[in-house]
Amino acid sequence: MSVTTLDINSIRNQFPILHQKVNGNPLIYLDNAATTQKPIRVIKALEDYYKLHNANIHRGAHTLADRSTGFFEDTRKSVQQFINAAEAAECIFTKGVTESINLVAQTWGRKYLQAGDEVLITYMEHHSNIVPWQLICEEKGASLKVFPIHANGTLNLEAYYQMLSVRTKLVACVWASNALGTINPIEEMIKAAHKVGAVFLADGAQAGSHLPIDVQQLDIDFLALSGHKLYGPTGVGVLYAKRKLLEAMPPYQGGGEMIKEVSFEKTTFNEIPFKFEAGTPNIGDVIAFKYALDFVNELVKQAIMVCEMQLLNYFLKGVIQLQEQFGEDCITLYGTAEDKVAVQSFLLKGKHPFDTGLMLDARGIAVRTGHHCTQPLMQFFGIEGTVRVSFAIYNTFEEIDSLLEVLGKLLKPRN
Ligand code: C6P
Repeated sequence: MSVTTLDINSIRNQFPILHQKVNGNPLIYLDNAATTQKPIRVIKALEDYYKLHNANIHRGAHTLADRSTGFFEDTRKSVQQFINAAEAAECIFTKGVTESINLVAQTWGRKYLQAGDEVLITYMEHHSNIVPWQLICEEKGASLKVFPIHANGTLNLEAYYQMLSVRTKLVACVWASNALGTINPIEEMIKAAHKVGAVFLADGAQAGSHLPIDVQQLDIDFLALSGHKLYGPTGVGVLYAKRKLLEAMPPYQGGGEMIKEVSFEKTTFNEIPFKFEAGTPNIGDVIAFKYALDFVNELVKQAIMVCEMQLLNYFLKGVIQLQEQFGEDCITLYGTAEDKVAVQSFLLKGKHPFDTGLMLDARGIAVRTGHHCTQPLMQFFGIEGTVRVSFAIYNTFEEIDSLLEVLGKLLKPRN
């Protein structure tokens, strides 16, 4: 049995890593929110780059340098199309979402935040959308405000609207929660933020591979993406920002490539995007990232989402069956919003999440356990952590059957 609309077997065949045994069992990889696996075309692009094209970019006057520069800039154009940015220059390459958010905090934040200003975030943020704001708010005497969530893992939007004010200079919000799966209604949140004159940053780490993205239609100010959660290599991320914001922001790091002219007296800076890309970038991985975007585009994101939701719903049906068998409280779900990506956190009654993770690993099933870099969210639920399964396009119903079987064994009372 396989999910409908896409040929999952042919998709699986593009992922060499999936065809191995772990602890004597076929690998079942359900930790896709941490990082997705990479299709062969991405791996091959990386290999080809080092075998055939390797050269530094934007500098050399030789053929390999020209070629590498062209490939690197091709990826930027692909990113532009992927998120429908008005221009490729609005797409800055970073190491990932973490660096993208730090870039905004350290440049935009350092320039614009003042004592008395507020940065507004949510209770369900990843640490990388909390700590950079804490650091810059402390430095500038601004306040970090947090608006609450409901027990089902949705945002308390009434509280959001109440807390927004002329003091709010920036709203930073996760688009899809990595711990709960909740898809946040950023379109209406952006409109409300703009009404009070605030800019809006969306953490798109978990949105990138699932949700259609149109930064112009959303009128988003900043969007952070990680390539490795989008079937691409690690070490590549994107910061999208509107041109007028990027032009007004000071540089992030000083060095080669980000300058126009340097003298000991004064340095002038390069145009965007180069102003924010000091030094030799992660050329090979950026080039290979284009192939990951091609992979997603070919499958079509909406079809990916349909398949992934079938997997989530199949898992949730299995959970209900376990509850019928072992009692409703045998498994507690965290994150039960209607609008979700295919991520589910849970706890088995009486079982520490690490132990559940270890038992699953013994059967070759990879899940994430712990606080998922969302400690304040875990505190909200009064727990230390959860077990989290997160599905991707190459997962199957049979894999979920195996997962449910192990969960059932763990729940079975011992005599
Ligand atoms: N979440 C997870 O297992 P980086 O590490 O920079 O690529 O992404 C950080 C990040 C930021 N925001 C969200 C919503 C995220 O999910 C992540 C990464 C992984 O959930 C690793 S902690």
